[in-house]
Formats: sequence, structure tokens, C-alpha cells
Amino acid sequence: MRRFFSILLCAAMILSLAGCAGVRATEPAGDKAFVIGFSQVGSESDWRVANTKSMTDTFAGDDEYELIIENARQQQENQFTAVRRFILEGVDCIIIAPTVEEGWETILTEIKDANIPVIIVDRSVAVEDNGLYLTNVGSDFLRQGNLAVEWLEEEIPEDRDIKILHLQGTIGATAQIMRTKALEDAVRTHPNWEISSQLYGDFTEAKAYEVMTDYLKENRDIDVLYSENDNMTFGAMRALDEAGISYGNGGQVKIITFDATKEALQYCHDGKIDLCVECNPLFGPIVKDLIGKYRAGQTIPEHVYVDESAYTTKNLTQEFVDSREY
Ligand code: GYE
Repeated sequence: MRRFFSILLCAAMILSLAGCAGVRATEPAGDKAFVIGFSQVGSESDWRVANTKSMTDTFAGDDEYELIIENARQQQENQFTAVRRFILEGVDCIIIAPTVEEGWETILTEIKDANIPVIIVDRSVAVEDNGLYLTNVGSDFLRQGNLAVEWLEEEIPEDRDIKILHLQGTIGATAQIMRTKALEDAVRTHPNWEISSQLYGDFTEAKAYEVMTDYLKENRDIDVLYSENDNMTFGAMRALDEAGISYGNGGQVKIITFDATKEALQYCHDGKIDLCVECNPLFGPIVKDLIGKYRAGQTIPEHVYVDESAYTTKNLTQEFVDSREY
């Protein structure tokens, strides 16, 4: 049946000149394989690349599974197209890493009507009916934000006024919503903290570099940079370098970043970044385990959080940085 739909689908795609965007992430494993369609957000960050690799590595080489990945290039519309293609193909399971939280009701209902189980990974969806998906696997983004805020509380004496520059990721994505919430809540309860500006960096290095370069032309009074992912931080560091503003250990600006990729951890170890809050992308094996349980008819938890912590020069060793996978 699946084959028939695939042929039909490809014919339709050729006719519409839409092109075949899906990447078969694992070798076709024959007709008996359990086929998974994965709609990934994009490749905007090192975190994302590591996450895609974790999913691919997990299912590659296992004849029982076939994984097809569609890159949405950070556009929710592209995710809808990918999901409808998966439905038409008759895949056995759909995994979605949602770009933003809102707007999923209709498409999730379409998947439900097609009797295909859905797993939400990384970010979350805001839908009233949690029965529209099996489970949500990913980070506790609010906890991440709170870890950052708690660290800052310890760093800054109560009688010191600070100006925080806030670099935000894709607006409406859970990672942005929760990391922002933690900071904004904390600022409300700390009269000496002020968010001097919120800049939009879309989780990419290029965008962050651009907005920071622009901002620094008029504003140099920054005590803390709260950057919602590592790649934006790298862009911001480049802009700070060019503006001649120091940062990190002994510098003017304290830098807080999220993800804790190898590159960021190295900067942290070298005293250029003050705090790396970890966001763990390596949940491919957890997803596979949950799918196995689902297939075996076992109940699976509604939400599965990955393990994460935070790093400063105090708890980082070069050995740990070197052993970082992503
Ligand atoms: O922090 C960022 C990525 O949703 C956890 O998205 C993810 C975030 C991550 O682009 O680097």
C-alpha cells in the first residue's frame, strides 16, 4: 500500500514540479520496515545539526526502521507540506520538531484522522487536546532559563544596577518562550536588573551578528548578554570584538548562552563565555525506545525530559570539552 502511495505521490510531485525534498536519512529497509517521517525545523544551529545526526545515527543500520527527514528551513508552512506528504506516503509514524508552538491543531487532526501516531520532539505544540500526539520528548526550557537566572543572582550583588541585553531566538518557539519567560520574570523581582533591549536573532549566527553590529553603533552600555542559543552568541561575540567591547572573565560583558555545544564550552573554558546552559540534542535513542514501547502496546509518558545541566569555568575541564559530541 505504501509503495502504491509513494508512486502516486512522486508522480504528483513530478507533475507539480515540486521536487522531492525529503531526505531518506536511512537506507530503505524493505517493505516490512516501520517508516518514520520526521519534519525537522531546519539546520539553523549546531544544536540542530547534532539533533538531526542523533536521529539519523539512531535509526541507521536498523533494518526494522526507515527514517525520512524533511528540512523545514524554519518555516511552519514547510512543515505542513512535509506532514501532508508523509500522510500521503502512508508512513507508520510522524515525528515533528515544531518551529513554533501555535497553529498545529488542524494538521495534527489530519494526522489523527489518518491513524498515524505522532511524536513531538524538541519544542512543544500548544493544542488543547493532548490526545493529538503520543508524547513530547525534549528539554525543560523553563528550567534552563531558571538555571541562568539563578547563576546571575549569585554573580550580581543586590546593590549593583545591571543592564541586560537580550538576544531572542525564533519568536513563538518553546525554547524562546521559556528562556525569555525565565529572564522577564526574574527582572520583575530584581529592581536592580534591567533589560535594556531585546534583539531578534532567529537562533542564527548571521542574524545575531547583524542585529548586534547595528545595536552597538549607538549602545555600548551592556553588563550582561543573555543569548538564547550558542550560534547567536558566536555572532554577538564577533560584533563585540569588532566594536572593541570586552566580555567574559574580567571583561565588561558577562555572557550567558544556551545549548553548551563543544565550541561554546571551549569559549567558556577559555574564559570568553561565563555560563553555558546545556540543551541536550542527543535524544534519538530515547525516541527510538518510546517508539518500541508504543509498538509493543506499552503506555508511554506524556512528556519526557532529557538530562541537562550548566557549565562555568568552575566545573569545566578540557577533557570534558574534548569529549563533547556536538
Ligand atoms: O537551543 C537552538 C535551536 O529548540 C532546543 O533551537 C532548540 C533550540 C536550540 O536552533 O540552538
